[in-house]
Amino acid sequence: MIELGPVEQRLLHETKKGPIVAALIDPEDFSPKQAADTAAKAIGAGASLILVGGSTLANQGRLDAVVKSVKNHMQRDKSRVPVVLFPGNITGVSRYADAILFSSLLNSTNPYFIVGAQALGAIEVYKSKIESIPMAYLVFGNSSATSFIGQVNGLPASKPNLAVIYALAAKFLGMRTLYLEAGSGSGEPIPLGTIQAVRKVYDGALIVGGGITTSEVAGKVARAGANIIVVGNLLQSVGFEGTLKQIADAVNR
Ligand code: 1GP
Repeated sequence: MIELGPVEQRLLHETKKGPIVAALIDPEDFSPKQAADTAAKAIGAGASLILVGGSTLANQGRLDAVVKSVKNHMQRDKSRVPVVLFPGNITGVSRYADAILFSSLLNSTNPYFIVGAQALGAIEVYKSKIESIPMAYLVFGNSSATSFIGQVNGLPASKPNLAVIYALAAKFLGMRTLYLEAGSGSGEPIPLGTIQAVRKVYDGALIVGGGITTSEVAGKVARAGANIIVVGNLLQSVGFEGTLKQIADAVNR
């Protein structure tokens, strides 16, 4: 029997009570100190999970420094919010994190992003004993950095049935988490009808992100069935805490 790790258990426990907000920190956009400050502010505003990662991260040392800084800050604040890796490549592994979303980009056209990078990164995850959370990653559209780097055959926003068949594949492959990605900074978040259609067939943890910057959109995404709503870009704006708090309130309602 597979025993779930403490981070996944905690996330399951929390999302059973209702959807939560995750703050995504891209180490390319924040110095280690800025990352720690931003994570602390995000938690203060209601984020229940800190994700660290990005699709163009080349410097693994930078990732380590950011994760360590965020964790140190949290230990001082006695915050028990998990810091979880959201890797875009083998450079996305850090032994200082609490867990890793061990993901496969299911709709990539390049096997490297489906299982090649995972095989190369697996030994580091194994040696450093980071908790691994299996995740299917589905990218919509063809204009984001994630879709470009991941050589994605982007899911069309207007065809929820295509997302549904991938969600079913993820379920039957035993992936306990599914991330519907519209792309960072997307002008078109994942359509609500798609989230609802996926929710009907997929009973694992459903993560939705890309272009979510208002409480109105976040609330609708939560009510459509997302368990974890990811906010990334917004964290780079000065005074983001107010909007993030409104988002967390709308999601928790
Ligand atoms: C990107 O889904 C995340 O991987 C977050 O997107 O930066 O647009 O919030 P934003």
